[in-house]
Amino acid sequence: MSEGAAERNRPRRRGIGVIVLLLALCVYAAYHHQGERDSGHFLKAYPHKAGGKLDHCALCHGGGSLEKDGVKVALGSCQWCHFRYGYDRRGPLAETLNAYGRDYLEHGRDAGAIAAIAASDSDGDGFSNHDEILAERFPGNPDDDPKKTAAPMRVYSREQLEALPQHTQFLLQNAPKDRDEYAEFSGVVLETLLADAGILPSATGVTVFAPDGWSQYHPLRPLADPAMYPVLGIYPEAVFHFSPAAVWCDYRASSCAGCKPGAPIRVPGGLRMLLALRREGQPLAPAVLARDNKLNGEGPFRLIVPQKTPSPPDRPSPMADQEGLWPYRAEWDHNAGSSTRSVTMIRVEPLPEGTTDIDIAEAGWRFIDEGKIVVFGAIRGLERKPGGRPPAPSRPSCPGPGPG
Ligand SMILES: [Ca+2]
Ligand SMILES: [Ca+2]
Ligand SMILES: [Ca+2]
Repeated sequence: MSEGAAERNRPRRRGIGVIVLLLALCVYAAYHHQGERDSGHFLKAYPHKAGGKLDHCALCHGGGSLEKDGVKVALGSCQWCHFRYGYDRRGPLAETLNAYGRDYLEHGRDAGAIAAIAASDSDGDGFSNHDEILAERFPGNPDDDPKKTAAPMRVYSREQLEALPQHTQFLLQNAPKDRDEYAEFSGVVLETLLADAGILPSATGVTVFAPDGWSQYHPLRPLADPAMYPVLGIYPEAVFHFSPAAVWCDYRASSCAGCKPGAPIRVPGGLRMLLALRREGQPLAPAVLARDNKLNGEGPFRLIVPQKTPSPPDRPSPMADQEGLWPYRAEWDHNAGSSTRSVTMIRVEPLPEGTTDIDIAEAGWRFIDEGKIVVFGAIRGLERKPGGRPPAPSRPSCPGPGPG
C-alpha cells in the first residue's frame, strides 16, 4: 500500500494555456517531480539552499485559513493547495501563490525571474527577497523575516521515544485509492509526546512533515470537518470487518489472527493519534525515496490516525468492479491518507511571537537515517515544568537490531 505517497503524488499540473503554475506541492528536497520545474530555477540561483526550509512549495505557495465549526483553522501550503486547487486540478491555483510566487510568475517564471525579483521586497516586510533567502526566511511571507529567531525545539532519538510511555493499537487503515489494511502499530501517543516537549497553552494544532516535503495539519481538538483529525482525545471503537471476498484489504498481519469478524476491536487505552515506532512489534522500515519520488517504507516513525467514523474497508476508487461488498464510498473515512509516513518534524502551531521555523535542512533524510524526529514551535523546548518528567535517559541498547 502506498496511500500516503499516492496522496502526495496525485497529478497536479494544470494544462490550461501558459498558466501552468507552481504547484511544486510540498516536496522540499525532492519536489522536482510531476514535471515541476520551478524549484530547479530557484536552486540554480541559490544552489546552497537545496534541502533547506526554502526548498519547499511554501517558497511560492502560501497557506490559508478556513472557518470550521466556528474555529479558524490555518492550513499549510500543502493542504491549502489541495483545498483551493483540488485533486481534480480545477481550482484557482493562482490563489495559492504568495507574493513571491506571484512576482516570480509575473517576471516570466524562469531562472531569470528569480534574479529579476531578487532586489524586490515581494512581501513588503522591509527585507529584500535576496536578503531573506540568504537568511533562510520566506520572501513571500511577511510574518517571516531575518529579525525572527528560531522557534524552541527538541530533538528526540528513537531511544528517547522508546523511554516514553508506549501505546499499542490494532486498526484499519482505510485508503481511498490503494489497498486497505488492518495492522497493529505501537509507539508514543502524540499527546504524550507533546506533553513531554512542553506544549504551550497557546498551541492549537500540529503540522507533521515527511522528508519528501509532505506536510499535514491536525488540530488539537476535534472539528466536525471529516478531513481534520484531532490530536487530543480517544477515537471511537471500531469493529473488525473481515471478508475473504475483500481482496483489496490486506489481512496478512499476524495481529489479525486473534480478531473475530464483526466483533469490536478492544484497544486498551483506546484508539489514539499515535507516533508509531513499530508495526507488528517490529521497527518500521525507514523510508527511501524511489525514483518516481514516492516513499518506499514508512519509518522510522509514522503518524497513525484512526478513523473518526469507523467503516469497513471500501474498494479502491479506481477499481473497475464496484458491485457487491463494500464498494468505494467517498464519504467514508479514509484515514490512511492522513497517516503521514516517515515523519521527521512536528511543528506545534502557532509559532511563538517573534520566532520562525527552525533550520530544517538537517531534519530530512538525515533524520530518517539517524532515527530522529524534531518537535518545535509552541513548546517550551528543553525547559521543564516544575515536577515534570525529567529528560528521558538514553537506554543502553535497543532490543534487536536498530531500524537501519
Ligand atoms: Ca521581504
Ligand atoms: Ca518575509
Ligand atoms: Ca478503502
